[in-house]
Formats: sequence, C-alpha cells, structure tokens
Amino acid sequence: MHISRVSTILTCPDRNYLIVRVEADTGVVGYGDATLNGRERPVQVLVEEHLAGWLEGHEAERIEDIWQMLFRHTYFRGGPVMLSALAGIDMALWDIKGKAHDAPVYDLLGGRCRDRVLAYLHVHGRNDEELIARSRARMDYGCRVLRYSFETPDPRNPDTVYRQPHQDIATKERVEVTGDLRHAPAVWDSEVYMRDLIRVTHLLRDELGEDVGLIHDAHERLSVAEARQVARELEPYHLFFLEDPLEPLGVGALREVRAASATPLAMGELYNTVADTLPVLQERWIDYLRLDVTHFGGISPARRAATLADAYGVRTAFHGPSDISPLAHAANLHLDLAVPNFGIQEFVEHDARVFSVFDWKIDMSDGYINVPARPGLGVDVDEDAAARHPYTPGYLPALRDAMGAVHDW
Ligand code: GCO
Ligand code: MG
Repeated sequence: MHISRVSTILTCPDRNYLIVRVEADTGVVGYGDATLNGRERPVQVLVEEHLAGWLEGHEAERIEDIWQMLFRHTYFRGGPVMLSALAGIDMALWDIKGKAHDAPVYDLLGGRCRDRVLAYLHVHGRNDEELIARSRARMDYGCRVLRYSFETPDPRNPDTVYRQPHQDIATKERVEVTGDLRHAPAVWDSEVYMRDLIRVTHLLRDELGEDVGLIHDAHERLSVAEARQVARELEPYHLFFLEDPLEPLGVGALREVRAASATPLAMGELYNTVADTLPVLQERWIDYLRLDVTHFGGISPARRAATLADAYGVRTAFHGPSDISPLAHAANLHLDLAVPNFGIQEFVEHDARVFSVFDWKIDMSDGYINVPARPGLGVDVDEDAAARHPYTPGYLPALRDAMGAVHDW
C-alpha cells in the first residue's frame, strides 16, 4: 500500500481546523489534525508545497520511517509549525493503517490498558454564584474532575475585569477566540488574580466538598516567586494539579516551585519534541505531562514521550482544547487507552457545528469517556461540509499589564 496523494483541508465550522488528507493507492483515505491556532496557513503551505511531493509513492505503513525522514531531513528541525505538519501526516497514516487492518489505532499501539478514560471538563464562572452553579451542574452530569476559571473585578477600577483563558462552551464566552491583534488587549494584574485564586479555591472546596478533583490552569502568567507562593497557598485544597505555573522555557525555575509545595504540577502543552520534555521528567518537577498531540508531531512521538515519562513515574494528561479538531481528540483517546501511565484527559466539548464536518460521537458517562471501537481514528470527515465553511483568520487575544506592557497570555 503506497501513498498516492497528500492534500489539506482548511475549514472553519466554528473555529479553524487544518486537516491533512492522505490517500493510499488502495483507495483508503486517512485524516489527521495539523491545526496550529492562529497560524494555520504556514502549516498548510509546509504540507502542500514541501512535504506532499516527497510522501507520494512512499509505503504508507512505514509510519516511523516517514516521521524520522520528515523530522530530520529539514536539518533545521523542531518548532510548532513543523511539528503540527508532521502530526497531521502521522495521524493520517495511523488512520490509514487502522482502516487497512480494520483495527482501532489503540489496538495497533499494543491494545487497551483500560476500558475507559477519566476526563475533565472546563468550568468558568463570571461570578461566584455562576461558578458554583456550573460546577454543580457538571458534577450532576457525572464529572469527577473540573478545571475551574473565574473573573475578578479590579478592586481599584471596577470597569476592569481580570479573567483566565477558558473554553467553557456552555458559557458561550470563550476567551480564546477573538478577532485580531489590533483589538484592545485584555489587561492583567497577577497580584489581584492570585489573591482571588486562593479565595475562589477555598470557596469551591467549601461548596463542592472533597469528592471532586480540582484543576487550575495558571497559563504561564506567573513569575517564579508568584508561582511558588500560589503552589504553597493552594496546598490545603489538594488540587488534582496546578497547570503551567511557569512559561515552558523557564523550566529550571520549576525546581523552586516544586520545593515550595506538595501541590501536584502539570506542564507540556507548549512542548514540541521529546527532548523538550527531558528536564521536567528527569528532575521529576512535574506529575503530569500535558503534551498536545498535534503540536508534538502526532501519535508516534507522543507515544515515545509517554514511555519516557513512565520511567520517571509521570502520568499523561494530554492537551484537549477545542482549538484542535475531533481528529486530535480521537488520537488522544487512543493513546489514553494504550499507554500504561495514563493519568487524565482534558476534554473540551466542540461546538455542535463542528460535527457537521467531523462525524464523531463519544459517549461520556459518570466522568469517563467510552471510546468507540471503530477502525483507524474513528472520525469521518465530510469534505463537502468542510468546503462550505471556509477559513476565517482568527487569533488568540493579547494581554497587557496596567502599565501597558505585554504580558504572557
Ligand atoms: C488548556 C489550554 C488551552 C490554550 C489554547 C490556546 O489548558 O486547555 O491552556 O485552552 O489556551 O489551546 O490555543
Ligand atoms: Mg493550559
């Protein structure tokens, strides 16, 4: 079975998704996700103009060989654009292999280590009442672990609200989809946020009790001193984990956050290569590795990194936001079933419009996802529907502090 054609589909049923489509000479078609939020077009050009031609004629089942060739051949390797392109190709090849052998990808990865997948959803509140009510609704739905975010009015300036990024679809106010960088940026004050974080976490524990796992994403907005303080002050509320207390390149400083507190830490959604994960694993600075399968080059390297993490007692918590498509979410779930050191799966529900393009239904009950036993990744793409939703440029918002200086978003 040889690759006969590689192409891309860029579609915006709700937000932008870049799909890589690989066709084999047997007629089997595989799809993979190559979406890089806000930078979709460079990835598309890379796949179509630089990689597709080389792939055509290659044996479709030699996934690792193809991956190594594409990764190393550039010489100037790495980075999110390159690795997202590779991820789209890698996922599509796993999809083809699964369809050709009539097997779900998790079976090709060694088979299921578990029957179902523990997942967490986002919950966002514009005020305390809403956050508590929405958390209770999630718990009534069966959720065992919640990732909470909230809004804090500036005590000195009531017109200003500090809020964390979130993708709580039900609020219909996702902070992560804006127009473009020319729009007035949001403002940020870490001191006000930190004070409120401790207050809100205390409130949630009080109101929701001990039987729900709590996750908070600091989204790389803190300094080392701030991260240390927050991790320590959150300790009494025993979070499931505190996510991204520091920006990824500042990993060395994680040692200090680790030393300051027993709060479990999670990191990894901005890593692109296995080598990026080494310091945090080797030093055991994190408890959960949060790779984004689409920005990490796909299923093949994510599997390698998970194996490495296992050796250091670190579990997986793959990134599952709505800015990657159901194809990537499916890839996550196949890995979740197959890796021994699975921890938890982030799961942001897509807007209903997304399913007009991606035919995929998962069943979540009692806080766990049951993965359908369909061949390949198990997601069908309606290419005509995709064509009806053309690409619409969109970017993440920008953040500035009270002095007008750029702040990590
Ligand atoms: C998360 C993430 C996302 C990112 C988004 C950026 O933990 O889910 O932080 O929400 O902000 O993927 O495009
Ligand atoms: Mg995050």
